[in-house]
Amino acid sequence: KAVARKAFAERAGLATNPMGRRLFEVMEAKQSNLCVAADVGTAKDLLELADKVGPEICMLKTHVDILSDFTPDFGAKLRTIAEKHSFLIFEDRKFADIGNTVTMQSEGGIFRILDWADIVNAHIVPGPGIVDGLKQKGLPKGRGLLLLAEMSSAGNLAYGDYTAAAIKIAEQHSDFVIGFISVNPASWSAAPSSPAFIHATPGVQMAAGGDALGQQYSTPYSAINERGNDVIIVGRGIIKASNPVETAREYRIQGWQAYQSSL
Ligand code: 5BU
Repeated sequence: KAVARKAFAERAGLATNPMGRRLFEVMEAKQSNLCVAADVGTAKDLLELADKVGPEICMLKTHVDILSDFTPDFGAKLRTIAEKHSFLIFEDRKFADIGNTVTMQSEGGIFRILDWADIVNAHIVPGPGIVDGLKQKGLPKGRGLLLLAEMSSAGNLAYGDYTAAAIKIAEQHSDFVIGFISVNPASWSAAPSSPAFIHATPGVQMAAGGDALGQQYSTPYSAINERGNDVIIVGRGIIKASNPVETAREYRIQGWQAYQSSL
């Protein structure tokens, strides 16, 4: 079942925040709806990987707290590479605290995420105050937020009313929320009212399956065409491949073809 959708170029014009618009524009310009999850253990490896796969991706997803050699110049170095290849930086921080605390967590500490990440994400478990908190510092800097509407892992609790609540909060904060982490938005009982929201999906590999710790995979075609996502997020499928650049190109082509076939 194909999910009919508007073209990314058209949705760029409908975006209610600058970061959402930019992501659509980058996707269209690079013909890429691929986000690489750069889950490597060092900043050195991450920056090398970013430079190599940069031409293939619309976005690079980081977990900055897994880098053993993190130094304060990491953000500036990554931003230089992101500008060179024109991709956005998404720190998969999954904020999950009260508004006041996430304000400090996003701005301060060792990592100073707000200084370098274009996009972060958040759980909605704490309620809409978490969005208010992240927005307070993020909006003035032109940043964007993805809300976790669903997760890819087996047995997770983000479904049904929870997913519906994420949509509602996003709609109330459409000046800052650019979209969702989603798995099967085609199955949602109520779709977001605006086509400007982006659906980015983790748990993608060339073959469906999973790992030993609950991750569940679907294919690029299924994730985009059948399940109605916009962006595929791929980690080990690319970074553990013998040739990550060549493999990233294959994922980009498959993701883009699946998108085109859903128009
Ligand atoms: P993988 O190697 O392709 O399985 O990596 C998936 C990445 O996406 C990894 O960085 C996870 O932290 C991230 N992820 C996920 O897998 N599932 C989710 O629901 C969310 C994030 Br949110």
